[in-house]
Amino acid sequence: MTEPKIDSRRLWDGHMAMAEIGPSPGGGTARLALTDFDREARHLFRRWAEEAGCAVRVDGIGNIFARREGEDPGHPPVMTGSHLDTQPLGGPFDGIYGVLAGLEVVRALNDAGIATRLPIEVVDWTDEEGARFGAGCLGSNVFAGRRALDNTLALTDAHGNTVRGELERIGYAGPKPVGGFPIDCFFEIHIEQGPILENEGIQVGAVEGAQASTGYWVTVTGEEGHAGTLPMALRRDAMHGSARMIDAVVNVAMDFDPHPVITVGHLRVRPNSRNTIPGQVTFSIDSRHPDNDILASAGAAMRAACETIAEDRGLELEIEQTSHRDSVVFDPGCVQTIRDAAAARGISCRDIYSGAGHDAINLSHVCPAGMIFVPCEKGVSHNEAENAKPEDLAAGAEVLLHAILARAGRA
Ligand code: HGY
Ligand code: MN
Ligand code: MN
Repeated sequence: MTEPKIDSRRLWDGHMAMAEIGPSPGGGTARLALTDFDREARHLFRRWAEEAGCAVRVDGIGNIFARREGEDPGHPPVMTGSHLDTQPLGGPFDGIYGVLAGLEVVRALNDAGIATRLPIEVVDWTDEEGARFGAGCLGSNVFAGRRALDNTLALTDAHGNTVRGELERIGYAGPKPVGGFPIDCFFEIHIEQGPILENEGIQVGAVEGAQASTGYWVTVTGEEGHAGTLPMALRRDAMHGSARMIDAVVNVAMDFDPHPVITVGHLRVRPNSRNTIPGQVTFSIDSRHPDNDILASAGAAMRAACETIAEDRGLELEIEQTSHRDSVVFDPGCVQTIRDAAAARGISCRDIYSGAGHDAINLSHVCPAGMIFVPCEKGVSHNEAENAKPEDLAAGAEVLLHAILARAGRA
């Protein structure tokens, strides 16, 4: 029996082919969820999966499942996967690596003529980044029962397009029910999106858990007015009020130790005209911390800071919590399987913790789940300069291959 082997060149070339779909101006990737570019990437993944002998199905939120049958088709599958959508100025590896490494595992097993006892499924989860419809991990959230399908399909982008409408438009409003079937376990492989592995010269991270995260929309309402004629004392300037609130919100991080991470990344201004005093501003807040209670306290402090400023400036304030997930601890059995797979292949490995959110966090609520990290250049991600080394991608995929084999078993 031949040993299965990851084909590093094939894995790398797959990333380069995917990166050509939705290039961004600065040499990165701009493939927002459910756009025409996402449709093209989905088609490519589907074609490659079918060429590798997988049966492909799509569920009602557009998640794509590529299934390699096992000798025991009735047994819940060993699942792996991530996402093909990117940030507006993203890179070629965030998410894509988790889908293509899963596909490479299937290809390596095919090449070696290895059948597994359990089925294997490789998944592209819909809209992990949340950069278009205002909330992340849509596909895996609905799949894991953490978001309702209907209200998720009703989410809209800045132009009023709904998730439902866009899934239908690109042809990925699938017929299959979302979730509700057993999974043996789920592995997600991902670039670290931080500097630890690269700084320590370690090729693989066995991810023990991920921090909690809460997202908000803050809407500040004042009154439009003429920029040239309305005296300062009479203004109810939503932009100035928001600017003070954003400064206060981000500085809440300094009040807790260790600091939560707090980001205001998205701003909508009405009417967004140079010489009209803004009447309404909506801004996002992304806040995260390993401790659920500290994150909740930070949320209360941010709310209080905004209320004080709104009161002082005579502004109306609305704060909507758009997402929340508690911190998670991944399945110790899955984490150990990853450590063992690395050790058996002589691949350097250390335990690590995830600051970023991932679909595996949602899957951890419905099955044993684990994550594998590999280094990325200078830890840079959510940036067009995102980069990784072929040898690290291949080493990670080797660990994924043997973790999956350990769980799926040889027939
Ligand atoms: O935001 C996140 O943590 C993920 O990278 N989308
Ligand atoms: Mn990602
Ligand atoms: Mn990301």
